[in-house]
Amino acid sequence: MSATFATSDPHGHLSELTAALRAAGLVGDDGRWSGGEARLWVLGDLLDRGPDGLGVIALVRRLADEAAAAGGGVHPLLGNHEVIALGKRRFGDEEVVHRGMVRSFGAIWSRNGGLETDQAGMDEDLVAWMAALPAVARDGEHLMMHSDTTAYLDWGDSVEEVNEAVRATLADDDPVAWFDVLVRLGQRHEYAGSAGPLAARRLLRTLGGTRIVHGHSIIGDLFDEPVDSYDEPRLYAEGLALDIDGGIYEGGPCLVARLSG
Ligand SMILES: [Mn+2]
Repeated sequence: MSATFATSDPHGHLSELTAALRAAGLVGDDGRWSGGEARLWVLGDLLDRGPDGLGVIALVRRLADEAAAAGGGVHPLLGNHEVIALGKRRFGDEEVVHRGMVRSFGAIWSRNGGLETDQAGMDEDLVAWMAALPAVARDGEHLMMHSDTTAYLDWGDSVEEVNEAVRATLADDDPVAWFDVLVRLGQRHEYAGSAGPLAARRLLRTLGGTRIVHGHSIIGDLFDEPVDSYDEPRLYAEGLALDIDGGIYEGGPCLVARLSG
């Protein structure tokens, strides 16, 4: 069986991501895919906060082509920062009443590390690519997603239903529906604590798989530890959830988890 890997939340840190993929044997010294038939999942938040979000996206897209040609695969998922960047581009500073609050994508983008350079380089082709990213995916027994929340279930009872609902919203022009996507993907920490295993089990029972793999919540934040005190993904929630977000933009490691093979 070919190996399965996952990484998450590179947040514009192109050189750190490249180095981590090289260390995992997925990228060669020439910068090209060297993982053969391996699969790599990239669990969202490719841009914002770090210097070169567009560079990260370009790397992921190129590696996806190279991996596919080699019989492997590179599969990015949608994170909340993709929705913020897309929303900023589509709606700008337009104010919208959402769940009784006045919100704008522009303000959220500004407060959450949005970069003008990333926005400036988002052409139609890139926007279409980002807006079509799946929110969740199954790979064998692993259920892949960006955020550690059960809010995915608000969109449907299967991986296909969830992805289709998110994709349909992002293909449309209703800012209130867009904010629903953003709020759901912004939720976190729902698999932690005493109720965590129950929440994780509910998600797995509905969408399939036996273990959730997620990013979005930095291991150090989730477990109240310094980001320089760990160098591996964290299995928790009675083994039902694996957090792979090392917290690269806070000085933590860029983790590449080997999930199987
Ligand atoms: Mn996130």
